[in-house]
Amino acid sequence: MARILITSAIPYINGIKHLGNLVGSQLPADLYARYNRARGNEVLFLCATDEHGTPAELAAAKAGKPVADYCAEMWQVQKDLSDGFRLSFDMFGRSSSPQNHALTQHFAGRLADAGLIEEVSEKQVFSNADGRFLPDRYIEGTCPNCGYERARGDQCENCTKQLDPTDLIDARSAISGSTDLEVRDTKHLYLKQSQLRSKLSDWIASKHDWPILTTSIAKKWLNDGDGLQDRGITRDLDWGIPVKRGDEDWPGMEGKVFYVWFDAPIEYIASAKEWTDAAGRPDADWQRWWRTDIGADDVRYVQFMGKDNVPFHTLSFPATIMGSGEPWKLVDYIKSFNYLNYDGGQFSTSQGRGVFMDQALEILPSDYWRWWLLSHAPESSDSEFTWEAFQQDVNKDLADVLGNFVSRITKFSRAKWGEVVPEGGEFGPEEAALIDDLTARVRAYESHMEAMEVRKSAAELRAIWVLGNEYLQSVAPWTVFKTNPHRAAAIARLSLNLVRLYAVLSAPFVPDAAVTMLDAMNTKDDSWPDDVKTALSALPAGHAFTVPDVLFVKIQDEDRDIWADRFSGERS
Ligand code: B3M
Ligand code: ZN
Repeated sequence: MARILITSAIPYINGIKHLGNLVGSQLPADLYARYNRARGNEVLFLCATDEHGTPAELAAAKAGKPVADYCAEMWQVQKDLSDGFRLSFDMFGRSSSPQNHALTQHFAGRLADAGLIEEVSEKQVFSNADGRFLPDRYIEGTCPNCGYERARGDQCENCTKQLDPTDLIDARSAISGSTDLEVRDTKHLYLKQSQLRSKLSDWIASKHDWPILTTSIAKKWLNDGDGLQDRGITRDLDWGIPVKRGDEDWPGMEGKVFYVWFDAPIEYIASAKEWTDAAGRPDADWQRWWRTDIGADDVRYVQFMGKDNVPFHTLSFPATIMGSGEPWKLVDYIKSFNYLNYDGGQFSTSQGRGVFMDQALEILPSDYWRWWLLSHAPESSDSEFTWEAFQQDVNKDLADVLGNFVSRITKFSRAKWGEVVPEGGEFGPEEAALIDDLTARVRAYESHMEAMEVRKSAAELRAIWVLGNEYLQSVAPWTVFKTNPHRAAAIARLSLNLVRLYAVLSAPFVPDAAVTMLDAMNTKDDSWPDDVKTALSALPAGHAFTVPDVLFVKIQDEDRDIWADRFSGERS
């Protein structure tokens, strides 16, 4: 039995994620977690909300709430949505947890002890009215180049000129509009990542099996000259993890917090501690996943994320871990994703363009989304959601193929023999051929799932469903029954067993339908088909079953058009 640690990139707290975010990390991570559990491996699957930084503060201000309250509420919203999508996290933590405070401060202390932290003095714009330093993009003013009145402190959106906040004419705070700004000196901590360059580059060079998308991004930043620049890991904000050196105060750093990208990946570790703390279990129980000196040396650690997060996971976070000099587990495999586009453009959180997680669950059950998104995961390139494709694929794969098979065989059997698996008859060459074909496809499905080839896995599963339909179509038990009821009984017996087999194989993609199918087959036996032939005799003659409700209702043209219209523009 293998031990597999799985993390998904942790979603920002400031709003509900869209389906492009979902398919870029959490959903494929869940697929992999469910598959590994089904294969009997020991899995720890972690996620959390990413709660710090200016966007969280501003979203809270916009909502008129104290930032801590805002984050607590939004955590619950995101937690409910992840439950709605059946994301099977062992822990959905919070980067603002006390556990993450302690661990982040611990890492900073270790890095300082190792001589990897430097104090740097910088000049930054301070807003007297807001009582805070302003990040560049929260300063607005008139562009000295084109006269655009809403240029930001880092760049003019209108003429694209790169700016310094001090270049702006009539500079003002984007938060309050106040022009009472001054430039002040401020001190920050820098992590001397450049000192870890050769360690990092050896480590990345040793990862021969990583997806090209992952290594190409990592190598680009590593070799790009300024990719591995020393990096500021503190900010002048109120909300965040106070800068401390382990348990001790850090002179000169009073009132400052760690940068959100410093503490967010540490939450991967902290959420494991949140997990055992919540259950009142000892530290050893989470440390055996994270500390190579106490058990984690045989753990395989896999991370899932969108491509924009790759630099932080291939360089910054490993720099934190390596620099600590402590035996923390480093990632073994990084599965990264391109972007999912929406109907001829991009999903946009700011414009509310596309379908967001809450809206998706309002209109259809999660299995529909899981199946479509995973079977179109943007692996080798960006992919695109269109309502036409969604309707067509879901209706065909889920309703016409899987759903139809289950409904046809259960109804036929009930009509002829009642709700029990019929006895009598024998398997012939058709069944032998089916078992051979299924065996080959199940083995291929396993190897794609193990390789995290999400689209290929979906295609193989679809082909496995198709085999059942084709078999039923060609042996036609409804015709055979008239002349040879025993033979028809053998076909039905095998096909009812196939429903159970489909439930087991399909559960990582469509977990709710899998539960419905197992319930209908009146069994809790969800064992993996190590041998397909044996698996197809799990339900013996005489075993009771029921006909399930329709598994998947087809999407009608009318609904498709209403939804396409509803999600085309501004989120209401
Ligand atoms: N919250 C960005 C994102 O959700 C960021 C990921 C952090 S992973 C440690 O895409
Ligand atoms: Zn301009």
